[in-house]
Amino acid sequence: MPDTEPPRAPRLPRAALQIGGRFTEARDGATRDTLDPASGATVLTVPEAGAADVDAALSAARTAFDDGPWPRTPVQDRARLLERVADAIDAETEELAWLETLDTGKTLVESRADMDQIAQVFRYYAAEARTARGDVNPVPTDALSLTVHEPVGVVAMITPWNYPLLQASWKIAPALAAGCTFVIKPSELTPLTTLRIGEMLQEAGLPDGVANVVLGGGAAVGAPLTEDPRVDLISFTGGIVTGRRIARAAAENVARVALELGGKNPNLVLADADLDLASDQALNAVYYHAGQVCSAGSRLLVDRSVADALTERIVDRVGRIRIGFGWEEATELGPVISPEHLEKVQGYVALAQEEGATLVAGGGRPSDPRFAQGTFLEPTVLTGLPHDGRVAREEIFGPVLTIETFDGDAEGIRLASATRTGLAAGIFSRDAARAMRAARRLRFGTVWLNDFHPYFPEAPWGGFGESGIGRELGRTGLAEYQEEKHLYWNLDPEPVGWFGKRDDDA
Ligand code: TXE
Repeated sequence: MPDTEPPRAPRLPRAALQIGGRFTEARDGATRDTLDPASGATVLTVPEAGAADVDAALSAARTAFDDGPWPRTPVQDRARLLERVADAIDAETEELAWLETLDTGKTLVESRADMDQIAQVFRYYAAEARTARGDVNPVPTDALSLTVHEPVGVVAMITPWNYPLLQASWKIAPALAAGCTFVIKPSELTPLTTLRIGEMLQEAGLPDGVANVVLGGGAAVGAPLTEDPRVDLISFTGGIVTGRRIARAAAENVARVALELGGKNPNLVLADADLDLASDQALNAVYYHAGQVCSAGSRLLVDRSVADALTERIVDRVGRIRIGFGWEEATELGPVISPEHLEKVQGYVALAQEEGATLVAGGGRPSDPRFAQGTFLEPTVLTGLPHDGRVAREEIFGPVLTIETFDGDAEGIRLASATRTGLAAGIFSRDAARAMRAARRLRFGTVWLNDFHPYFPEAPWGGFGESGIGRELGRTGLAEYQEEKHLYWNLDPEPVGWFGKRDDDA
């Protein structure tokens, strides 16, 4: 066996659309190959949905919501189902991690961590469902005024290729906890684990039509999902260009919309930072999943007084990063998702140099012939990036770290804030109060102090400004899938007699 092939094949999901509880081919028989980005090899050929399949999936979700048992199933039973799914994910972690690694190229270590998080998300929303409460409102008359929560309805979920099952779980678990039904479309580049979770939901006893999976491209399959008046909520994670389109489509039907569109995430190293910690986390911030993370800390902002010392530590470690196939246990950096994406990332490396930055590490494709068929890029570092260029403002989404310097905390905060996509930021300082002062000034959905990347099912995730609308995870992540309803019951009703008075009425 050539050493570019994985030593074992994971159990593959059924190559089928899931519509109304049935697993089917596309009506017109169309298919698409899903590729391993590390080798370019086909992992599975899957059906490619057309308009008729999307229509059938939406009908199934609508009927399951309007007439099916799920929205009226007691929360305790919904919670039990989510727990069964979490147990099934735990039991199948290794298979799921392999699938995710073959589809995305990410390392097995990262895929295993994703699977652990995904099981936790299902458990967390099972617990939220059990404990969530409405309100009794203090109204001035003798009445009962109640706020109750009801499922928002049919949800169209559209997910990206960087965290296929993780992003799906952030939507599926709260949607099911709330009592919604859904149609999910994973990225056409990474359908495998979404296919499997569809099967697992059915195996766990979810009624037919509650979970529907359609596959295909953005224009042919994604867009019709977002334009259909049968959809009550569109939940999208992906790029900002698509996000804008989806917001426009949602406006037409006044559908609810939740958007997670990534960010340009600064990582600020103040003059008093622990440089061993800050350099270690700077690598973690940008090279996790080859930089293809919505919260990637690709923009390192360093106080000038420590910039040389920090850069030296970073470049030394970058030179030792092990590129490889995701399924090799020693691999630290896998490929990027596709040839088109590789070209885009390399374009930013070239642009940064045109803007005046200096390439101090990486920048090219690895020379080892084993990697010739894959979309690998060396871990790259650029210093001296100007603050006002495109590269300082735009999301690169690849293994590329840019370093800018500043003089004093106030300038660092000002530079870090110069973005409309405030998803996440990091601050490194030994002085907790100094770091917290800076953190309160930054307009980002998450600010990490002396760390980068941790997220938890219990804490909200989302961004300020153009980074998106709404929050996933946490309590707000459940509220996205609920409508609030006011129930009012007059306990001492008397006629008010405002209309149609007789002449002799007082
Ligand atoms: O995303 P798209 P792309 C960023 C990252 C990346 C850029 C573009 O900077 O370089 O976005 O990536 C579906 N109607 N992020 O082009 O196209 C598509 O099929 C409905 C950040 O790959 O937004 C896929 O399922 N759906 C991000 C999903 O949208 C449409 C993660 C995302 O793909 C559609 C990924 C349409 N008209 C990229 N067009 C993050 N927030 O983490 C496409 N899609």
